[in-house]
Amino acid sequence: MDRAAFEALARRVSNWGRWGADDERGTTNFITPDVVRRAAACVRRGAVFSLGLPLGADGPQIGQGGRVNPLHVMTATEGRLGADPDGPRYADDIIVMPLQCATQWDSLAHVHYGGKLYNGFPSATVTPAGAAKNAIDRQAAGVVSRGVLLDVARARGVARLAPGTVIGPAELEAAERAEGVRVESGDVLLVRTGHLAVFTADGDRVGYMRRMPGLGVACVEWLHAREVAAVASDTNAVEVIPFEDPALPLPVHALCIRDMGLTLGEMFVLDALAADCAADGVWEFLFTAPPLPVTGAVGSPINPLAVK
Ligand code: UVW
Repeated sequence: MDRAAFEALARRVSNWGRWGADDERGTTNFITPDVVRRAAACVRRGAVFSLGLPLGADGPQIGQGGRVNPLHVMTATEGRLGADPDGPRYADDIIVMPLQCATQWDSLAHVHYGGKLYNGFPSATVTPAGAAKNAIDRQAAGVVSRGVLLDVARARGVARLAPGTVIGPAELEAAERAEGVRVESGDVLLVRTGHLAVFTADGDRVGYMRRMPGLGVACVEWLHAREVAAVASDTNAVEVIPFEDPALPLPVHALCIRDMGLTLGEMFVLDALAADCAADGVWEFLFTAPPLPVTGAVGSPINPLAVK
């Protein structure tokens, strides 16, 4: 795709101004009270699935781009306030971690180009002090909606998609047909590729982080047309790496985050949920993954929950 085609696509999927000139939430605006009520109605059995990776020193990071695994330090193990040696004791701790080192949301300040963030805010509003616009805390009212899992690996009849496999709209729709579900306005879309097993089963962090299956650029218009509120996957980038066009890095990030105002969720743990959905034939659920409201942050760790 040349630059002119990319820019034409960016204009077609742009949501700038759609929810007002001051909007910093983007497509989570599709999550209306009606959407939340419909999501709540997806809870039938009370089965809860955690979709977050453990936050520990043995996480997936390999130091790329300054991202390391969490450093967790105890600051007290036998703390006490009074003089009574038999009185209550407390434990306390600190965690130091890149906000995007494990299961996480990208904020709408995470990626920009042409000097502009989502909704036209100057990229210079992101400074060493943080993001003055589109920071993750703008999503603090929560990301709670109907979740829909499209298991693209399963629809293709494989345990995992090979790194570099491009997922297009046809694959998303094949998974919809196989599962008997349709992604609708305000849904959070979870795309399973099976690639997380490269880290969790094979123990190959470099293989997990450097090359992956994922969404191709053609999915961007599909996500826009379906009015998806957020999209997440079990990979580190949601989009395919190596990129379809080596001269155009991070195209899905650029178009989704900067033009559509669509946040991306990465490194979601989807296998147990997928197995349950395959067993009961129900691929929709109540989904909730509020970010930590870190002031000015460009991403947030999360422990997403799917409730069926
Ligand atoms: C980059 O690699 C820039 O971002 P992400 O972690 O969202 O894939």
